[in-house]
Amino acid sequence: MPFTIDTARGIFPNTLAADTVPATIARFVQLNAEDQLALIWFAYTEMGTTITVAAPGAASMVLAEGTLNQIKVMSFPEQTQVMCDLANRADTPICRAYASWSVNIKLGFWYQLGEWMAQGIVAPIPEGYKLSANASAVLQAIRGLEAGQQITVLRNAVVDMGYDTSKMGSYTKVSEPVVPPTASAGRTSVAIEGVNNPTVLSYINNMNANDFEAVIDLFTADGALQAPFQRPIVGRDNVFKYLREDCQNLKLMPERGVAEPADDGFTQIKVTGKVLTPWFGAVGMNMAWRFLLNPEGKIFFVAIDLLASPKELLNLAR
Ligand code: 45D
Repeated sequence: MPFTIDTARGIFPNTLAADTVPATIARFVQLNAEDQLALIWFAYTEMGTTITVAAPGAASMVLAEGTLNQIKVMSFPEQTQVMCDLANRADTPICRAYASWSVNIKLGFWYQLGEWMAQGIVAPIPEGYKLSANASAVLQAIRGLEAGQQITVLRNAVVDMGYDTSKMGSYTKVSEPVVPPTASAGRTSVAIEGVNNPTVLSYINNMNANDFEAVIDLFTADGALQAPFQRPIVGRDNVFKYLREDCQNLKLMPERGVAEPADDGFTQIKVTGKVLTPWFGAVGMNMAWRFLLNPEGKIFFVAIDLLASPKELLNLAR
């Protein structure tokens, strides 16, 4: 039977992803807005004692600047209202602007609000704020996760805020300018124990060089990419757009893998290793890539998984 995107998603079914992340988010979104904001504040400040977040690039800050300046001059109650509106996904001009931003702009916006909250420029979480029992339990669950999973929970919480884009009709998506690919002299090349497939090596090396034109050339026309806990993004145009908008300046550090023939002349390859994000340079996230290549060596499907534990880095079973 020829592969479909749906059947491709099932390759290497023994891969154990960090399902605690979506489970935690599902509990988080049930909380009321005040609890959500206070909980993230507590989680973010606690994490800040062990891992540092990098200040966002100027480019993403410029794009959020108008909204940030609007919030800066508000009274504390008005600022609190704006933050609750975002958590409540209300229909307000600020929630609509927020919804149109790329992930990095959203994160940069909250980074700035967090700085201003610490400095007393934006309404802080009220002194002695007491989380509800449910919220305390969610915070406790977050404390028990490894660092790569914690930052993914924070990221997903932020991404889900703002107005619902599916209710917005037509709107213009706002994202950072695309950085030029790394010049050839500055490029790195990886070695993967057990895998010397040229498509896979080229995928990793070109991702690390922000060379998304070269990355997308590796895909079939109907190829798909599945990011952690997401539905597959299907088709070259959509994948290319995603790469340029949300995947700049990542560092992929694959360690080992396995390649083997699949049906119809396809090849399935699983690689495990670490990924660093530009936000938390010190947090190596435990990841797997599951590739399905067509007989010509083009990528028909690749899934990127956040792994359940470091132990999974050694799991190459099919
Ligand atoms: O509500 O091969 C306050 C793909 C309190 C592509 C706050 C990939 C109030 C293909 C503290 C102010 C992309 C899939 C909020 C590979 C409040 C590919 C602020 C993988 C919200 C490898 C909170 C990429 C703040 C990966 C400031 C795995 C929170 C990328 C900030 C992973 C949170 C990236 C930040 C991750 C989180 C980034 C900055 C997980 C960043 C996380």
